[in-house]
Amino acid sequence: MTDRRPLLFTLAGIVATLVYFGAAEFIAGAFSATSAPLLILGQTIIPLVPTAMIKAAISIFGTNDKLALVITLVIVGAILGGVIGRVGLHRRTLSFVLLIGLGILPVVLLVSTGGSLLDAVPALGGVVLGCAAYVGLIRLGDGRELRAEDSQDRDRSADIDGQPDSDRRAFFGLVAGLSAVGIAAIAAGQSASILARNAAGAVTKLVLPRPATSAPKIPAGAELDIDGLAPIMTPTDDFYRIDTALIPPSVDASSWSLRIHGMVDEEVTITMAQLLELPLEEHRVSLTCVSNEVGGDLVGNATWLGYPVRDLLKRAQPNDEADMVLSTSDDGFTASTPLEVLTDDRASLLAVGMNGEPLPRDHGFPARLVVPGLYGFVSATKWVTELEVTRFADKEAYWTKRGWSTHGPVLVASRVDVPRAGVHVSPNKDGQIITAGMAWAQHVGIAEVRVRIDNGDWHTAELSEELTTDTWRQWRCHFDDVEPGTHTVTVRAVDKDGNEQIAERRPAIPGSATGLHERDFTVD
Ligand SMILES: Nc1nc2c(c(=O)[nH]1)N[C@H]1C(S)=C(S)[C@@H](COP(=O)(O)O)O[C@H]1N2
Ligand SMILES: [Mo]
Repeated sequence: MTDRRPLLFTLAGIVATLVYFGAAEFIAGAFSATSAPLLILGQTIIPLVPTAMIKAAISIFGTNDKLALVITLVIVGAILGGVIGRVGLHRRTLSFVLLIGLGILPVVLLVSTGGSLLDAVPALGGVVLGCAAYVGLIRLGDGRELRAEDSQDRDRSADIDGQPDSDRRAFFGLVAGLSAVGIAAIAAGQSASILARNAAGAVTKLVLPRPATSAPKIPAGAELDIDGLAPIMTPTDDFYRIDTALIPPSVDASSWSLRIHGMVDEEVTITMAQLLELPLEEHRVSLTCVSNEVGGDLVGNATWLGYPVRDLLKRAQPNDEADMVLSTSDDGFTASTPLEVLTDDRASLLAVGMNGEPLPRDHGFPARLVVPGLYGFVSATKWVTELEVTRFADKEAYWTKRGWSTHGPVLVASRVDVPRAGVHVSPNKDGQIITAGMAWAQHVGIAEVRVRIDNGDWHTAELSEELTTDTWRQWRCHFDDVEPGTHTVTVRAVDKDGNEQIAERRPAIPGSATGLHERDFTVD
């Protein structure tokens, strides 16, 4: 008869891990959400993961990348738990040392980075309950083994097949029950932390003043109104989110301040109350992520309300040798922005509002930077608390340390939204196939968009009316007499400086992916 005990001990270890994570999430919910082991582990791991892997995860999971991380952690933890559980078959003491050691690892990580002892409670509670589950299960699964301490003797410790059916049923029942409770507690803990952060966002809601300068009304011609085409203004809920925070920092607006220091004549600190009293300006600016793939959706357009960074810097009086501003967020992220981009006449803002509302927590509440013409990683610091006037030669920002460029000017780009990939389309009543999409070259502006089907001639697309050179534009192009069958549509934009979109396929690192976006579709 096969020995089932290795399986039983492995299962007991897996269940112990699920109970551990679940209990800890549950207790963390009652104390402080920041001390859940999954959160601590996630936040410890993110900065260590190679950039290429993070970017791959973002491209696979999109904005679910953090959920994917949590699930991966649970799975890896369960596998480890299984291995340790199996070790306990012959080396009981070692298995407990490993279970307890790994279980309190998050506490060690947290306390070493300055957490309080109260933060240790969730993990410790998890360890106690996880070990209890492990002991209970192996006792049930193999009662005699437990009595025969560290026994290697197969004869004395019969496997579960030698036991009554009721014990076996009880064992597997307990395995299933505890796993279900553990997983449910993990899920509940994750959703509780989401609820908690939404609630926190509501409590600290800011009342924004009326803009001193409003953005002009959106002209009718700015929207081409084609089914499937991205709207010219991106609704806040659909706006892409990219940052390194597992849970976005919760910053209290009333205690927030921004400090401008470094190579300046006059150090300046501004509080939220002071900021809201300044004449705030509204500007429409499209934001893009450098890791956006060709044709990707890490780009959006919003109306931002804020105070010009140029005017804040004027108060501080940067020294002549300075050439960069290192902005730091509440969570330690940094971005390096060329000083001249923050002092020229463009609409670089210390923003507090997005689309008529205070910034949502995900997008930097209570204040962030928005800089037209640069990728977000070198300019758009959310939860910003510090501007250090410095030099590129002296300081390096978060992503630059990880292999990305120092300066990040946006490259002219475009994508096809219509037709959607792989769809079947029929010509409209005029016998035409309609193609449409978006094009952007922030702060330079889009001059022209060219579109072609297969290897045909390039057609010049019709463009939506430009809001400002800082925002993207929609384009639309129709084709007559497209033969039935499968075709490829390709788009290429040209900016107002005459730069053609780079056709060569290049990966995102160090300074944005290049290549022309193509879509395949079938004409019926
Ligand atoms: N604090 C902080 N700010 C940040 C980041 C970050 O990781 N942390 N990511 C930057 C990057 S890479 C981009 S593309 C933009 C995205 O802004 P959004 O999430 O509001 O779309 O935020 C920037 N600001
Ligand atoms: Mo980004």
